[in-house]
Amino acid sequence: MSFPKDFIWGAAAAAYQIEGAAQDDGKGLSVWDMFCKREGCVKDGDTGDVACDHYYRYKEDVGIMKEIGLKAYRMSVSWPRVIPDGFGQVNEKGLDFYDRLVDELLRCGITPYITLFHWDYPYELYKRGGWLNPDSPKWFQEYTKVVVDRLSDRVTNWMTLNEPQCFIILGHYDGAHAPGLKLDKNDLFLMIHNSLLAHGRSVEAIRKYSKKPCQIGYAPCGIVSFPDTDSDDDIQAARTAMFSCQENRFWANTWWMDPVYLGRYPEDGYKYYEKWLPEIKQDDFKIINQPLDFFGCNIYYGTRVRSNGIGYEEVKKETGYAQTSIKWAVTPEALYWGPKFFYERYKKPVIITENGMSNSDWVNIDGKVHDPQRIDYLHRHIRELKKALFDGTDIKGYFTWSIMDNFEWALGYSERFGLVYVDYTTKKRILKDSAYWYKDVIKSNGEIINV
Ligand code: GCO
Repeated sequence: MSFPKDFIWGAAAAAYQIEGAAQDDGKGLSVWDMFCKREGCVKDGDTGDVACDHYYRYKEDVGIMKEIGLKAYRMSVSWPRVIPDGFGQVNEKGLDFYDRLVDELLRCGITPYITLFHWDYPYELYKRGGWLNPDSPKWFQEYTKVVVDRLSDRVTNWMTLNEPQCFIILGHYDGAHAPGLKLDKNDLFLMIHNSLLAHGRSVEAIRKYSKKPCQIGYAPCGIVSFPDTDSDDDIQAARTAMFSCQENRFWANTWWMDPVYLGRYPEDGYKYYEKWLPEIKQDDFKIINQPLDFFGCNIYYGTRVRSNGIGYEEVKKETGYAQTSIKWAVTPEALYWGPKFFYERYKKPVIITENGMSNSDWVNIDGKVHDPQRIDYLHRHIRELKKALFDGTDIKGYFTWSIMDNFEWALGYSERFGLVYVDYTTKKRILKDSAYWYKDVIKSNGEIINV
């Protein structure tokens, strides 16, 4: 059994994590450029100044994608590279880079999927209050227009925000990511609301200015719960867990997804968060709830839950459970139940916009990079996805994170998620065993994955 004929087999990366050239060709500063300079913020003092040097080596990298046989590549555009101050003056040289990259991808038969914002927020806008500023949705809309004007004669697949939960909560509430703020909850909920409005405004701009019919999605974190057993009670418990808000945790799928797909915040969220909510204007949900073509989400792992008679409870992990180098549990079931539950609730074709693992890879004595754990991880996850597909979940595509090792945010270069190994000193790329394995998966259109 293979996947549907037009299944999108892809890999992903993001601008700040791979491009480098942080100060070149007129690029403006982002909050990540600033955060990396602050002592103690990023492991080992690493920065994205050079990263994988993809800005200068993009042709080699696209060549590697072609060698792997990728059908699609999910990339992001750096907002301050294109508009150094975040609004106003456009940096043509920055746009030229994305022009060249898109052309090279298309020349190699790889479909670009563009994420408009993957965390590298313009520092100049941050100084104006960033996501707190009531103009922030408009700034994002104007930036969207600039990118769409330039690329939409060739690019037809768009995503607005990547993991807003992370850049808002980790960046502005926990302080673990750029810009490193610990704001209070009123500010947090105002930022969430503005980022949702920004998503909506961006979709409006893509629809309005795209030169070709296009597909638009959103790429939040998919926080997955999966049932301990196949009993109806456990399945219902997992479903409830996935779509409930919690009092002191703000990552709930529904808070970030219901407005976008259903045009409202979830009722149970009001119960907990009402006291911190900003003024919500009458038309806000109309702006946020734009028609979308697919349901994108990033899923790396899930939580096992079961029914406890009155609701759900988390099942304690067994001693010595499987985990990746970054210490995330290995739970392939997340790729069966996650897409299934999301499809049930939001009724849009699903695209897994990220899934993958960090492994302690190094160049082996034979000069190759053997990463059997990653092959096993991908195999198990794609197998679950295939099961979900054949059980009736509409799944359009799968992007593994990442095409190459890269700057893992506050963890710097210490975590390797790539199909391709990067030697950060010489910038040499080596295809890992998993890259060759994924090539075979793509070549067989998933037929070699037995369910
Ligand atoms: C994301 C992150 C990626 C990370 C990856 C591994 O979208 O989650 O933006 O950039 O590198 O998820 O943590």
